[in-house]
Amino acid sequence: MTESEKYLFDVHGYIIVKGALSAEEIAAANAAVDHYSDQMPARGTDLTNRSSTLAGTFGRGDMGSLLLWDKPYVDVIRNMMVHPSFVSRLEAVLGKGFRLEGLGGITMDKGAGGFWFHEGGEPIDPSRAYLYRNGQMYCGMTNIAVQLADVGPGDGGFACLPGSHKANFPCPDDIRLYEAHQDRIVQITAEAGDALIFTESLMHGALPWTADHQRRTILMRYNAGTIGESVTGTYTPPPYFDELTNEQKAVISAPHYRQPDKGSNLYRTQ
Ligand SMILES: O=C(O)CCC(=O)C(=O)O
Repeated sequence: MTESEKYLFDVHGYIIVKGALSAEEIAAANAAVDHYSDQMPARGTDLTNRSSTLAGTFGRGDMGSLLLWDKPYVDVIRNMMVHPSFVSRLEAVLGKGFRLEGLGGITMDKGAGGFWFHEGGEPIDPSRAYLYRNGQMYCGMTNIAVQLADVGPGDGGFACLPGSHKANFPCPDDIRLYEAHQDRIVQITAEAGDALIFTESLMHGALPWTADHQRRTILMRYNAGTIGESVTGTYTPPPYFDELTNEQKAVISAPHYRQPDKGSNLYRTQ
């Protein structure tokens, strides 16, 4: 993570990695989504939480369990789990030994409803919290949203209240429902291949999708190695485990403790 990215992540709760995927990776991922497109059920419209401004005429599509897709379609998805564009940036906020907590995907067609603005720094939720201490950022759940299609201004999709990961007061319901102070909410624009890395403690949601083309986002959720809100598969390895590279296997693990470097030679004598 560069110094500028650290600054922006700390202040805003997210960064955008431009061109995180190559043109070949974007094409392969879109081909995989096309292949499974008839197996992506639409979710209900409940994600709007009855907001009058986030309503759509139908719900978003859920890509399901992408890691269970067949080869060759799954290959590009597996590579994304520990992609060189992401590993050092995740280590900057989660430490070494981070875990993948889940991997899914979102589609939104024109008219799909949004998602109410959830999370935020208050109340503190230890497995999702954001903390800065002793020169270091510490995050709980940290997400990477890889865009497989462009997201232009006004298209809708992911949006957030920058800085809300450090909120001290509860967020009023009318802001969470996008019924007041809409001008404070930022819709994140991106090109296909860009990735948004954000702390789950950022208050975020989605605006209804208005563009003619389909929104396509791969969403990967990570956490520190010691934290396990959920596991990818179960505590017994998932069925595809033996096909993974060592780097991929390392993030699909049960929560585990890794002795950090505590800076004193006393620890090194043990
Ligand atoms: O990108 C979106 O539509 C919202 C994603 C979201 O709410 C989440 O990752 O928790």
